[in-house]
Amino acid sequence: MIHKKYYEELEKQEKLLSRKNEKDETFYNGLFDRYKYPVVTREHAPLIWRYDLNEETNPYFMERLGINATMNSGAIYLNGKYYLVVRVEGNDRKSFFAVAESDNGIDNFRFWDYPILLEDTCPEETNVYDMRLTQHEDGYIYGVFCSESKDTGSNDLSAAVAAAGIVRTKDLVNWERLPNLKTLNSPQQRNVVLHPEFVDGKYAFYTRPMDDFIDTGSGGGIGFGLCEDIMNPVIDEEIITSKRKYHTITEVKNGAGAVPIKTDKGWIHIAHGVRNTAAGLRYVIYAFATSLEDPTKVIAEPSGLLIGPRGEERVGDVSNVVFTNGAIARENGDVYIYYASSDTRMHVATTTTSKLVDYVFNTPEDPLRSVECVAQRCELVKKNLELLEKK
Ligand code: M1P
Repeated sequence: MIHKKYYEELEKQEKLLSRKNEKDETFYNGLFDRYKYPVVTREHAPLIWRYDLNEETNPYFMERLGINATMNSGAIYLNGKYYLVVRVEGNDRKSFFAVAESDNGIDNFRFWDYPILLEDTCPEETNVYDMRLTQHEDGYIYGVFCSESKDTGSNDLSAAVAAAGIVRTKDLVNWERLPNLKTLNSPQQRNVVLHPEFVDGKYAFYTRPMDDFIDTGSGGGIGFGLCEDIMNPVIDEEIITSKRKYHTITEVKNGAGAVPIKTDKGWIHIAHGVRNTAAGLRYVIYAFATSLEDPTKVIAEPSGLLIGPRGEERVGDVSNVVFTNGAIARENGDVYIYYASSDTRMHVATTTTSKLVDYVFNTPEDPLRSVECVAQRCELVKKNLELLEKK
Protein backbone atom coordinates (compact mmCIF):
# COMPACT_ATOMS: atom_id res chain seq x y z
CA MET A 1 0.00 0.00 0.00
CA ILE A 2 1.36 3.45 -0.94
CA HIS A 3 1.60 5.83 2.00
CA LYS A 4 -0.98 8.64 1.76
CA LYS A 5 1.65 11.22 2.66
CA TYR A 6 3.31 10.48 -0.69
CA TYR A 7 0.41 12.08 -2.56
CA GLU A 8 0.50 15.18 -0.34
CA GLU A 9 4.25 15.62 -0.90
CA LEU A 10 3.87 14.94 -4.62
CA GLU A 11 1.27 17.69 -4.93
CA LYS A 12 3.57 20.14 -3.14
CA GLN A 13 6.46 19.17 -5.38
CA GLU A 14 4.36 19.49 -8.52
CA LYS A 15 3.63 23.14 -7.60
CA LEU A 16 7.39 23.77 -7.44
CA LEU A 17 8.18 21.91 -10.65
CA SER A 18 5.50 23.67 -12.67
CA ARG A 19 6.19 27.17 -11.28
CA LYS A 20 6.99 29.70 -14.02
CA ASN A 21 10.32 31.43 -13.69
CA GLU A 22 10.51 35.20 -14.13
CA LYS A 23 13.28 37.61 -14.98
CA ASP A 24 14.57 39.46 -11.94
CA GLU A 25 13.60 43.00 -12.96
CA THR A 26 15.65 44.53 -10.13
CA PHE A 27 18.85 43.47 -11.89
CA TYR A 28 20.23 45.20 -14.99
CA ASN A 29 23.68 45.32 -16.55
CA GLY A 30 22.84 45.28 -20.26
CA LEU A 31 24.60 41.95 -20.69
CA PHE A 32 22.54 39.19 -19.11
CA ASP A 33 19.31 38.57 -17.23
CA ARG A 34 19.06 36.94 -13.87
CA TYR A 35 15.98 35.02 -12.78
CA LYS A 36 13.87 35.14 -9.67
CA TYR A 37 14.02 31.42 -8.89
CA PRO A 38 16.79 28.82 -9.07
CA VAL A 39 16.19 26.31 -11.88
CA VAL A 40 17.04 23.15 -9.93
CA THR A 41 17.10 22.70 -6.16
CA ARG A 42 17.26 19.67 -3.90
CA GLU A 43 13.46 19.91 -3.64
CA HIS A 44 13.34 19.04 -7.36
CA ALA A 45 14.76 15.56 -6.65
CA PRO A 46 12.07 12.93 -7.30
CA LEU A 47 10.35 11.58 -4.21
CA ILE A 48 11.02 8.05 -5.49
CA TRP A 49 14.75 8.71 -5.02
CA ARG A 50 14.28 9.70 -1.41
CA TYR A 51 11.37 7.86 0.18
CA ASP A 52 10.28 4.27 0.45
CA LEU A 53 6.63 4.75 -0.57
CA ASN A 54 5.45 1.54 1.04
CA GLU A 55 3.39 2.20 4.16
CA GLU A 56 4.36 -1.16 5.66
CA THR A 57 8.11 -0.66 5.45
CA ASN A 58 8.00 3.12 5.98
CA PRO A 59 5.06 3.85 8.35
CA TYR A 60 6.30 7.38 9.20
CA PHE A 61 6.93 8.18 5.52
CA MET A 62 10.47 9.04 6.49
CA GLU A 63 13.09 10.22 4.02
CA ARG A 64 15.50 7.27 3.71
CA LEU A 65 18.04 8.56 1.19
CA GLY A 66 18.02 12.35 1.43
CA ILE A 67 19.39 14.77 -1.15
CA ASN A 68 21.58 17.59 0.13
CA ALA A 69 22.30 19.69 -2.96
CA THR A 70 21.90 20.01 -6.73
CA MET A 71 24.70 21.96 -8.30
CA ASN A 72 27.46 22.21 -10.92
CA SER A 73 25.70 20.93 -14.05
CA GLY A 74 26.79 20.19 -17.58
CA ALA A 75 24.30 21.47 -20.17
CA ILE A 76 23.26 20.57 -23.70
CA TYR A 77 20.46 21.36 -26.17
CA LEU A 78 19.31 18.21 -27.92
CA ASN A 79 16.28 17.42 -30.11
CA GLY A 80 14.44 20.57 -29.02
CA LYS A 81 15.00 20.19 -25.27
CA TYR A 82 17.35 21.68 -22.69
CA TYR A 83 19.20 19.08 -20.63
CA LEU A 84 21.30 19.45 -17.52
CA VAL A 85 23.50 16.67 -16.20
CA VAL A 86 23.23 17.79 -12.62
CA ARG A 87 25.73 17.09 -9.85
CA VAL A 88 23.43 15.74 -7.17
CA GLU A 89 24.86 15.34 -3.70
CA GLY A 90 23.25 12.89 -1.30
CA ASN A 91 23.07 13.47 2.44
CA ASP A 92 25.97 11.00 2.52
CA ARG A 93 28.24 13.57 0.77
CA LYS A 94 28.64 11.41 -2.31
CA SER A 95 27.81 13.10 -5.59
CA PHE A 96 26.33 11.47 -8.67
CA PHE A 97 24.93 12.57 -12.01
CA ALA A 98 21.30 12.83 -13.05
CA VAL A 99 19.61 14.23 -16.13
CA ALA A 100 17.00 16.99 -15.74
CA GLU A 101 15.11 18.27 -18.78
CA SER A 102 13.12 21.38 -19.61
CA ASP A 103 11.27 22.65 -22.68
CA ASN A 104 12.46 26.25 -22.35
CA GLY A 105 15.69 26.15 -20.33
CA ILE A 106 14.50 28.51 -17.60
CA ASP A 107 11.88 26.56 -15.66
CA ASN A 108 10.06 23.25 -15.32
CA PHE A 109 13.25 21.18 -15.09
CA ARG A 110 12.32 17.61 -14.22
CA PHE A 111 14.68 14.80 -13.35
CA TRP A 112 14.47 11.51 -15.20
CA ASP A 113 13.41 8.57 -13.02
CA TYR A 114 16.87 7.04 -12.68
CA PRO A 115 20.16 8.81 -12.00
CA ILE A 116 23.10 7.88 -14.24
CA LEU A 117 24.76 4.68 -13.06
CA LEU A 118 28.36 4.94 -14.28
CA GLU A 119 30.32 1.83 -15.18
CA ASP A 120 32.36 0.91 -12.11
CA THR A 121 35.75 0.87 -13.79
CA CYS A 122 37.81 2.52 -11.02
CA PRO A 123 37.54 0.56 -7.75
CA GLU A 124 39.39 3.30 -5.85
CA GLU A 125 37.04 6.08 -7.04
CA THR A 126 35.02 7.54 -4.14
CA ASN A 127 33.27 10.55 -5.61
CA VAL A 128 32.36 11.95 -9.04
CA TYR A 129 31.25 15.49 -9.89
CA ASP A 130 31.07 18.50 -12.24
CA MET A 131 30.50 16.98 -15.67
CA ARG A 132 31.14 19.11 -18.75
CA LEU A 133 29.16 17.97 -21.81
CA THR A 134 30.83 18.41 -25.19
CA GLN A 135 29.01 17.75 -28.45
CA HIS A 136 32.16 16.73 -30.32
CA GLU A 137 32.59 16.83 -34.07
CA ASP A 138 33.35 13.09 -33.97
CA GLY A 139 29.60 12.52 -33.37
CA TYR A 140 29.67 11.63 -29.66
CA ILE A 141 28.58 13.68 -26.67
CA TYR A 142 31.44 13.46 -24.17
CA GLY A 143 31.09 13.96 -20.44
CA VAL A 144 34.32 14.91 -18.67
CA PHE A 145 34.10 14.97 -14.89
CA CYS A 146 36.16 14.90 -11.73
CA SER A 147 36.91 11.38 -10.48
CA GLU A 148 38.09 11.60 -6.89
CA SER A 149 39.90 8.92 -4.90
CA LYS A 150 41.48 8.68 -1.46
CA ASP A 151 45.18 9.50 -1.48
CA THR A 152 46.46 6.26 -0.01
CA GLY A 153 50.02 7.61 0.15
CA SER A 154 49.12 10.13 2.87
CA ASN A 155 48.22 9.78 6.57
CA ASP A 156 45.84 12.74 6.27
CA LEU A 157 42.29 11.34 6.17
CA SER A 158 41.18 14.23 3.93
CA ALA A 159 43.95 13.74 1.37
CA ALA A 160 42.49 12.94 -2.03
CA VAL A 161 43.49 12.67 -5.66
CA ALA A 162 41.50 14.31 -8.46
CA ALA A 163 41.57 13.00 -12.03
CA ALA A 164 39.47 13.60 -15.14
CA GLY A 165 36.99 10.82 -15.85
CA ILE A 166 35.50 10.47 -19.34
CA VAL A 167 32.21 9.01 -20.56
CA ARG A 168 30.46 9.29 -23.89
CA THR A 169 26.93 8.89 -25.17
CA LYS A 170 24.70 9.69 -28.12
CA ASP A 171 21.41 10.00 -26.25
CA LEU A 172 22.19 10.79 -22.57
CA VAL A 173 20.69 7.35 -21.76
CA ASN A 174 23.46 4.90 -22.65
CA TRP A 175 26.89 5.93 -21.38
CA GLU A 176 30.20 4.29 -22.24
CA ARG A 177 33.00 4.83 -19.76
CA LEU A 178 36.47 5.48 -21.18
CA PRO A 179 39.73 5.36 -19.22
CA ASN A 180 40.51 8.40 -17.09
CA LEU A 181 42.65 11.07 -18.74
CA LYS A 182 46.37 10.81 -17.98
CA THR A 183 48.37 14.03 -17.88
CA LEU A 184 51.98 12.99 -17.67
CA ASN A 185 53.30 16.23 -16.17
CA SER A 186 50.52 17.05 -13.68
CA PRO A 187 49.82 14.95 -10.57
CA GLN A 188 46.15 15.98 -10.34
CA GLN A 189 43.44 17.45 -12.56
CA ARG A 190 40.07 19.11 -12.01
CA ASN A 191 37.88 21.30 -14.26
CA VAL A 192 38.91 19.53 -17.45
CA VAL A 193 36.88 20.41 -20.57
CA LEU A 194 36.97 18.77 -23.99
CA HIS A 195 37.11 21.23 -26.91
CA PRO A 196 34.30 20.50 -29.43
CA GLU A 197 36.57 20.37 -32.49
CA PHE A 198 39.73 18.48 -33.37
CA VAL A 199 42.85 20.61 -33.14
CA ASP A 200 45.65 19.45 -35.46
CA GLY A 201 43.59 16.29 -35.91
CA LYS A 202 43.66 15.51 -32.18
CA TYR A 203 41.29 15.69 -29.21
CA ALA A 204 41.98 18.94 -27.36
CA PHE A 205 41.45 19.38 -23.64
CA TYR A 206 41.44 22.43 -21.39
CA THR A 207 43.05 21.23 -18.18
CA ARG A 208 43.76 22.61 -14.71
CA PRO A 209 47.04 21.14 -13.51
CA MET A 210 47.27 20.80 -9.73
CA ASP A 211 50.02 19.66 -7.38
CA ASP A 212 47.50 18.88 -4.67
CA PHE A 213 43.76 18.21 -4.23
CA ILE A 214 42.89 21.77 -3.09
CA ASP A 215 45.95 23.87 -3.92
CA THR A 216 47.00 24.14 -7.50
CA GLY A 217 50.55 24.80 -6.25
CA SER A 218 52.76 25.26 -9.26
CA GLY A 219 49.70 24.76 -11.52
CA GLY A 220 49.64 28.29 -12.92
CA GLY A 221 46.15 28.43 -14.43
CA ILE A 222 44.03 26.93 -17.19
CA GLY A 223 46.10 24.58 -19.34
CA PHE A 224 45.69 23.01 -22.75
CA GLY A 225 46.86 19.70 -24.16
CA LEU A 226 46.28 17.40 -27.11
CA CYS A 227 45.54 13.70 -27.09
CA GLU A 228 45.80 11.36 -30.07
CA ASP A 229 43.57 8.52 -28.94
CA ILE A 230 40.40 9.10 -26.93
CA MET A 231 40.26 5.37 -26.08
CA ASN A 232 43.66 5.68 -24.40
CA PRO A 233 43.62 9.35 -23.40
CA VAL A 234 47.07 10.67 -22.59
CA ILE A 235 48.32 14.25 -22.69
CA ASP A 236 52.09 14.38 -22.64
CA GLU A 237 52.45 18.11 -22.91
CA GLU A 238 50.31 20.81 -21.29
CA ILE A 239 50.79 24.52 -21.79
CA ILE A 240 49.24 27.19 -19.57
CA THR A 241 46.94 29.38 -21.65
CA SER A 242 45.20 31.51 -18.97
CA LYS A 243 47.47 32.36 -16.10
CA ARG A 244 46.38 33.20 -12.59
CA LYS A 245 47.23 36.81 -11.77
CA TYR A 246 48.12 38.66 -8.60
CA HIS A 247 45.37 40.81 -7.08
CA THR A 248 42.70 39.77 -9.55
CA ILE A 249 39.68 37.46 -9.36
CA THR A 250 41.92 34.52 -10.38
CA GLU A 251 44.71 34.99 -7.88
CA VAL A 252 44.28 31.66 -6.05
CA LYS A 253 42.79 29.45 -8.76
CA ASN A 254 40.92 29.46 -12.04
CA GLY A 255 39.38 26.72 -14.11
CA ALA A 256 37.63 26.18 -17.42
CA GLY A 257 33.85 26.09 -17.07
CA ALA A 258 31.44 25.73 -19.96
CA VAL A 259 32.53 24.27 -23.28
CA PRO A 260 33.81 27.24 -25.34
CA ILE A 261 31.23 28.91 -27.61
CA LYS A 262 32.31 29.43 -31.23
CA THR A 263 31.67 32.92 -32.64
CA ASP A 264 32.91 34.80 -35.74
CA LYS A 265 35.46 36.63 -33.60
CA GLY A 266 36.82 33.81 -31.48
CA TRP A 267 35.98 31.10 -28.94
CA ILE A 268 34.20 32.55 -25.91
CA HIS A 269 35.16 30.85 -22.65
CA ILE A 270 33.11 31.12 -19.47
CA ALA A 271 35.30 30.07 -16.58
CA HIS A 272 35.67 30.52 -12.81
CA GLY A 273 38.19 32.48 -10.80
CA VAL A 274 39.00 32.15 -7.10
CA ARG A 275 40.47 34.63 -4.67
CA ASN A 276 41.10 34.35 -0.96
CA THR A 277 39.44 36.52 1.68
CA ALA A 278 39.27 36.61 5.48
CA ALA A 279 35.91 34.82 5.07
CA GLY A 280 37.40 32.07 2.90
CA LEU A 281 37.63 31.49 -0.84
CA ARG A 282 35.37 33.52 -3.11
CA TYR A 283 34.45 31.98 -6.49
CA VAL A 284 33.19 34.13 -9.39
CA ILE A 285 32.54 33.55 -13.07
CA TYR A 286 34.49 35.39 -15.75
CA ALA A 287 34.88 35.29 -19.53
CA PHE A 288 37.59 35.56 -22.13
CA ALA A 289 38.13 34.74 -25.81
CA THR A 290 40.68 32.63 -27.64
CA SER A 291 41.61 32.72 -31.30
CA LEU A 292 39.70 30.61 -33.83
CA GLU A 293 42.99 29.69 -35.49
CA ASP A 294 44.72 28.88 -32.21
CA PRO A 295 42.42 28.09 -29.24
CA THR A 296 45.40 28.33 -26.86
CA LYS A 297 45.84 32.05 -27.60
CA VAL A 298 43.81 34.44 -25.42
CA ILE A 299 42.82 37.38 -27.63
CA ALA A 300 40.47 39.29 -25.31
CA GLU A 301 39.83 39.31 -21.57
CA PRO A 302 37.50 41.84 -19.99
CA SER A 303 38.38 43.12 -16.58
CA GLY A 304 36.90 41.41 -13.54
CA LEU A 305 33.90 39.18 -13.05
CA LEU A 306 30.96 38.35 -15.28
CA ILE A 307 28.74 36.81 -12.59
CA GLY A 308 29.34 37.12 -8.85
CA PRO A 309 27.24 35.65 -6.03
CA ARG A 310 24.39 37.99 -5.07
CA GLY A 311 21.72 38.01 -2.38
CA GLU A 312 20.65 34.52 -1.38
CA GLU A 313 23.17 33.05 -3.85
CA ARG A 314 25.87 34.06 -1.38
CA VAL A 315 24.79 31.51 1.23
CA GLY A 316 24.90 27.74 1.09
CA ASP A 317 27.05 24.72 1.88
CA VAL A 318 30.13 26.50 0.54
CA SER A 319 29.16 30.16 0.77
CA ASN A 320 30.28 32.98 -1.52
CA VAL A 321 30.60 30.74 -4.57
CA VAL A 322 29.23 30.83 -8.09
CA PHE A 323 30.46 28.11 -10.41
CA THR A 324 29.62 27.16 -13.98
CA ASN A 325 30.32 24.05 -15.99
CA GLY A 326 27.57 24.32 -18.57
CA ALA A 327 26.12 26.78 -21.05
CA ILE A 328 23.83 26.35 -24.04
CA ALA A 329 24.39 28.52 -27.12
CA ARG A 330 21.45 28.15 -29.49
CA GLU A 331 21.73 28.64 -33.25
CA ASN A 332 19.32 31.60 -32.97
CA GLY A 333 21.92 33.40 -30.81
CA ASP A 334 20.35 32.81 -27.39
CA VAL A 335 22.76 31.78 -24.65
CA TYR A 336 21.83 30.11 -21.35
CA ILE A 337 24.56 30.13 -18.73
CA TYR A 338 23.85 27.59 -16.01
CA TYR A 339 25.58 28.28 -12.72
CA ALA A 340 25.41 26.95 -9.19
CA SER A 341 25.41 29.17 -6.14
CA SER A 342 27.31 28.24 -3.00
CA ASP A 343 27.50 24.55 -4.01
CA THR A 344 23.78 24.28 -3.21
CA ARG A 345 21.40 25.02 -6.13
CA MET A 346 21.31 25.76 -9.87
CA HIS A 347 20.45 29.04 -11.60
CA VAL A 348 20.32 30.32 -15.16
CA ALA A 349 21.48 33.62 -16.63
CA THR A 350 20.37 34.38 -20.19
CA THR A 351 22.11 36.49 -22.80
CA THR A 352 22.97 36.30 -26.50
CA THR A 353 26.11 35.44 -28.45
CA SER A 354 26.34 38.97 -29.83
CA LYS A 355 26.11 40.51 -26.33
CA LEU A 356 28.83 38.13 -25.10
CA VAL A 357 31.05 39.06 -28.05
CA ASP A 358 30.49 42.77 -27.39
CA TYR A 359 31.24 42.24 -23.68
CA VAL A 360 34.40 40.19 -24.21
CA PHE A 361 35.90 42.29 -27.02
CA ASN A 362 34.81 45.81 -26.01
CA THR A 363 35.10 45.80 -22.22
CA PRO A 364 38.45 47.19 -21.08
CA GLU A 365 41.08 44.82 -19.75
CA ASP A 366 42.19 44.86 -16.14
CA PRO A 367 45.17 47.26 -15.94
CA LEU A 368 46.15 45.41 -12.72
CA ARG A 369 46.90 48.53 -10.58
CA SER A 370 44.51 50.84 -8.70
CA VAL A 371 45.99 54.00 -10.14
CA GLU A 372 45.53 52.75 -13.68
CA CYS A 373 42.03 51.46 -12.91
CA VAL A 374 41.04 54.96 -11.71
CA ALA A 375 42.58 56.50 -14.84
CA GLN A 376 40.56 54.02 -16.92
CA ARG A 377 37.35 55.02 -15.11
CA CYS A 378 38.15 58.77 -15.37
CA GLU A 379 38.52 58.39 -19.11
CA LEU A 380 35.01 56.89 -19.26
CA VAL A 381 33.60 59.66 -17.05
CA LYS A 382 35.26 62.36 -19.20
CA LYS A 383 33.83 60.94 -22.44
CA ASN A 384 30.37 60.67 -20.89
CA LEU A 385 30.41 64.21 -19.48
CA GLU A 386 31.49 65.59 -22.85
CA LEU A 387 28.62 63.73 -24.51
CA LEU A 388 26.12 64.94 -21.91
CA GLU A 389 27.31 68.56 -22.28
CA LYS A 390 26.82 68.43 -26.06
CA LYS A 391 23.19 67.43 -25.59
O1 M1P B 1 33.52 24.59 -3.61
C1 M1P B 1 33.70 25.39 -4.74
C2 M1P B 1 34.17 24.54 -5.93
O2 M1P B 1 35.43 23.97 -5.61
C3 M1P B 1 36.07 23.23 -6.62
O3 M1P B 1 36.55 24.07 -7.63
P1 M1P B 1 38.14 24.28 -7.77
O4 M1P B 1 38.67 22.98 -8.23
O5 M1P B 1 38.38 25.37 -8.75
O6 M1P B 1 38.60 24.65 -6.41
C4 M1P B 1 35.20 22.19 -7.26
O7 M1P B 1 35.25 21.06 -6.45
C5 M1P B 1 33.75 22.58 -7.43
O8 M1P B 1 32.99 21.42 -7.49
C6 M1P B 1 33.21 23.42 -6.27
O9 M1P B 1 31.98 24.00 -6.67
